[in-house]
Amino acid sequence: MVIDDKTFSESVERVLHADFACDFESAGPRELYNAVSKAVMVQSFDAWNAGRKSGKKRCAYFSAEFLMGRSIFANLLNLGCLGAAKRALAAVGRDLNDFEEVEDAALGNGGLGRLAACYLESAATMGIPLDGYGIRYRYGLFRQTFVDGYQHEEGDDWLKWGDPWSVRADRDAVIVEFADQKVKAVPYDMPIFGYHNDVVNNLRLWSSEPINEFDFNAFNEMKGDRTALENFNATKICDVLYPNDNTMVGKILRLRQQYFLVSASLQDILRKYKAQGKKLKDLDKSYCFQLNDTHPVIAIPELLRLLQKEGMGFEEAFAVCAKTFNFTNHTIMAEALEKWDALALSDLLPDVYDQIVACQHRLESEGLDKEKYFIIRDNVIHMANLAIYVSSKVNGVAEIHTNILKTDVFKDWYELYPKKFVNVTNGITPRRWMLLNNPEMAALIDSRIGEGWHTDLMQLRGLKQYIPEILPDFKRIKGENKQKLVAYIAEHEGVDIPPEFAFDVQVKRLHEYKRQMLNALSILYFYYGIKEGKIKDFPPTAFIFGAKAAPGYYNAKAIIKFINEISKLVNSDPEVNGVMRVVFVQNYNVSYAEKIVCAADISEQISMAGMEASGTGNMKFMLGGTVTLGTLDGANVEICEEAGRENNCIFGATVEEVAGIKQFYCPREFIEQDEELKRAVNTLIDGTFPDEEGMLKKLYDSLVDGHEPDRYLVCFDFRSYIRAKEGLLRSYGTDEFYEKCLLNMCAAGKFSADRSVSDYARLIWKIK
Ligand code: 26W
Repeated sequence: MVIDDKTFSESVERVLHADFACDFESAGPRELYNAVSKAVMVQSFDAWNAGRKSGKKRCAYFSAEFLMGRSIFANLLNLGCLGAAKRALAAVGRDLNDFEEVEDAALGNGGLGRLAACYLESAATMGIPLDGYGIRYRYGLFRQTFVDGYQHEEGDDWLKWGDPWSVRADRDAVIVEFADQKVKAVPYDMPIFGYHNDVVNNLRLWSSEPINEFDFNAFNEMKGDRTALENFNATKICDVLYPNDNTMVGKILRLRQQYFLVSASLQDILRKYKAQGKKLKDLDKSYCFQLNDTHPVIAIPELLRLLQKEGMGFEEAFAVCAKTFNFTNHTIMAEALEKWDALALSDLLPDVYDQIVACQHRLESEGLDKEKYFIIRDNVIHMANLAIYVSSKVNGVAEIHTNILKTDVFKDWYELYPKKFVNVTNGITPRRWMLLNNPEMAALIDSRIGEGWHTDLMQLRGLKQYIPEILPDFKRIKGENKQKLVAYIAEHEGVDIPPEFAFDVQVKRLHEYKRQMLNALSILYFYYGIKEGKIKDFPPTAFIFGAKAAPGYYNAKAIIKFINEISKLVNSDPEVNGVMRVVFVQNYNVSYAEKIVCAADISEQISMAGMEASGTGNMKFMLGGTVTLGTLDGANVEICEEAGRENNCIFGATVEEVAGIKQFYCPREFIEQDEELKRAVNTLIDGTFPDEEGMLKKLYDSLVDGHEPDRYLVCFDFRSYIRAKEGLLRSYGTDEFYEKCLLNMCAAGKFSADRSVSDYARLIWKIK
């Protein structure tokens, strides 16, 4: 679907008239935003409807998170009317960039949620019938600010500008029942536009509402309190996204959210399926369900329950589930594998609990080793085990991660079901992460190899032969992107960064295993080295951080405070600030990422080996033409395979080495024997920084004390990190450095989400 300028303007104007009683001249930015969006919705209705009615087998992607970011620019791009929109607004003296004020839809925490968003876009672009099912949180991931260097959280009112990209579908509302509560689930549908191909898939987000409309009679009889309470309890389910990334908190409200999502989705799907007159036992011919981590795994007992309610026997229902469900694992951290207290779950969802028990009995009846194979043990329900037992396929998200699942985390299950386990390496959509956020670079690529790479990223290989001739343009475009980021950071963070500095970037959720701490200590090492004259001619570098810490994650918040203090120290010191700047940007989100990724020179991917399942930021930076400074972890391994290890900068202990090191590891010894490391670590306790709350002291303790000091080998990897980092920084600005950037860009083809979703479709969903 390509909309010409005239049609576009006219339809925007019609919406302005109908919805806001204004015209182009009198409309404010909000009205314009809504009108432009709605005009596009009107034009694309036919294609959206066609998708819904196609009758092809579809995959339903069940996910507690969809980190969509801003829709307007991406949708206009995919529909081929970004230009038309720009011109229509310019004609009346307006600017499309006014919509930069629109809030991100941050209905996700980090990697897993953003992956879901990339997959929806890529599936639509590849013509794969994939629909998302999630929760329409009223408030997404909190908005982060820093006050005196400490993280503060505020509610995220993502609907402030309205929600023109969703359509409420009351006709599809269903009832979801808990032991103590019945609520109405109302779906809001968002179209997912393929890139220039007329395909529109669907993202259905459920909102919870009270079943009974406000009851005036009860209110008049002074029973208003009860009504209000029912209202409150119903809407509460979808109030807010849990901001924990990688740690499980056994909160009943979270379980309510999960069940609400899957019960509504499955009821909806079954109702439509039955209406077509098809037999429930053939469900797998029309549908499969992808479980995005353990969060929606309660869908399995729910489908068992629903099928038996329709008259099926347990075994038959189990067979249907075994053919329709697949499970993706996104993390090996034990604290993130979901477990529920059996009593709590049976109180809330007695019938669902019975199905879980039935699964446990079925597993027991297979006569396997009970120590290895269980779903319920000691009154705890292990959701990952349930998922593996029933699912048809189980996948990890990068080669190294899938191998760890097979040989370690789910070793026993792998021995039992070797064919269930497959790898699908993550990917990112090149539309948002190149065409949209880096249009000049995209145009440069187009000028040499045409536009085929937009939907076939492997074609970037063809750019390799042009590297010498495009190098000057690459430098110029990167420089312009850096200028823009500098201006944005100056305005929003009040920190000045000279654009000619090397931009060394670490943006991702804050977690100890990701080792922002290692980066921080290296900055202190450079700082004191420069001050004391030990480090000469330090290559001018801006160290850029962005990360949110889970509100209850003490150490993560302490690391933010630490880095903010380092930033203050460095930036205000005239002896070093000519060659070093440090900034921690506030409220890092998808839209911020779009600006940062295309402006970075060095991408920090420095997790302790074995901990980062894949990473996807690493892929975005690679595509943006950046050298990775990283460990052999997650998809970094495959990035090196594709781009050549010599074109990236790898350091640190490998997965194979980590276990051995940990047996005898004593971080205190490392610190004692290394004056410079000691100096950097001691800033946590020696008064260099104010620490009224003792936060930094606790960080220090976690490095040297306790049951497992320095769990993530920060001190162990310190020296090899410093060596690698200093070498890389010193090469910044040379032709050799930029060649590496370009070689990475040319080798990023594998990491297109188009490839990932095609792998899923072929290996797992068996569609198309
Ligand atoms: C139950 C609490 C909880 C919350 C979030 C547990 C687990 C999670 C996620 C699985 C964390 C997550 O986002 N994992 C990331 O998934 C990305 C997409 O596959 C990977 O690229 C990252 O390496 C992985 O950390």
